[in-house]
Amino acid sequence: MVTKQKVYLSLGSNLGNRLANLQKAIFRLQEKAGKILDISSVYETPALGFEGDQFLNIVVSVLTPLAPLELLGTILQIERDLGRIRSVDGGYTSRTLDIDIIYYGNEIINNDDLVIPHPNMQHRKFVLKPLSDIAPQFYHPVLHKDTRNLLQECRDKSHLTKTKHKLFKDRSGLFSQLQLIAIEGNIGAGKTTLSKMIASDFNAKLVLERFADNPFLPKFYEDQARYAFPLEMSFLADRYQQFMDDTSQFDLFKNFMVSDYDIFKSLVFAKVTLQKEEYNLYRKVFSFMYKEVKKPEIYLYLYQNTERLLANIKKRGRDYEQNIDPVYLEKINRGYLDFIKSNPNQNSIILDMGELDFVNNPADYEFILEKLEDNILSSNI
Ligand code: PH2
Ligand code: MG
Ligand code: MG
Repeated sequence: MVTKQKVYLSLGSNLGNRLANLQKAIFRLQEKAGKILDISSVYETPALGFEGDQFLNIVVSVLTPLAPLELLGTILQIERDLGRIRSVDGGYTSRTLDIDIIYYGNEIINNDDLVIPHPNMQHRKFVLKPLSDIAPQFYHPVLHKDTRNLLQECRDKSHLTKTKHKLFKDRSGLFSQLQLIAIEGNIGAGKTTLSKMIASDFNAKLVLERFADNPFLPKFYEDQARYAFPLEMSFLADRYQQFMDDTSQFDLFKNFMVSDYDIFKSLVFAKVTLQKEEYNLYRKVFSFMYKEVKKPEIYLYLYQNTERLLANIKKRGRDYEQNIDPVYLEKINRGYLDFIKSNPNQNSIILDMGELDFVNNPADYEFILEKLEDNILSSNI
């Protein structure tokens, strides 16, 4: 059996997107150092001991299987990964991220590379205040005082502000802030596959477009001009009904919803396939319906080049899709991009799928999840 220790870490950032830096650090710790047990409130604190911008500081507790020096190595790596550049002379400078080990269980460690408990903690309100949120009675093994006592006796007179920011132990928690992510893209871009993976990994309700039995679709691919209007109308009617059914009731046991389509795709396709007068009529009906539907907080567009789209379409082998004209795919893609450009208020991410293979390559999947994470962290949802 591996023995695990409960450790307390102090985290601070006063450079870049401070809250995002702290949140990413927590995710990395959870991945590399052990289970995150508690997270303090987030405090804004003046730089202590040097001239610099205000910090955000927190304390977290982690249950770690790592030995003290391994933990130190992991922490230094996380600091570097998140953009920390250390000054050559070792003096204090502004930093994207600093992580210090405050306590490692009750152990007392004194060597050249590592001193635990942290030798300055009792002089720092930016450590003691957040620490008192999650471990008010933790007993300092050298000073023989608990956190509350240390805080009372601390001579640091810095003015700390408790903020309303919320931090999460893992990505699931962060993503749960959302109600709906829509994953969009051209035919064969991988929308459904990605939606399924995200839904299953983050306990989200999966909202899939169901259209296999649209009677107009095979006819449309044979004779576009004749069947475009009834096809687009029936898509719109079906989508509207399905989307309302699937997204208006909230599933208490799920964290959020992920859909492999957005109602707006109806208009994108209609604009490509309909003649001008038909499209104008269609748009009137569309706008009544669009007002009623739930809008996603994140609209993720999977961009894929036509060559790979055609390869994907071939691979999945739906009969009626096999003769799709590459020019048609290009037009649809342009329609989506025009839509995204003309709706700057919508929070869109355009992801160039290029050579990404998120099904077979975990690093590629991780890359996509990180895009979502960055988007949430920089948009204050
Ligand atoms: N860290 C320092 C020095 N000064 N001041 C604040 N407010 N917060 C910190 O995290 C901090 C500091 C050395 O690591
Ligand atoms: Mg420090
Ligand atoms: Mg440090």
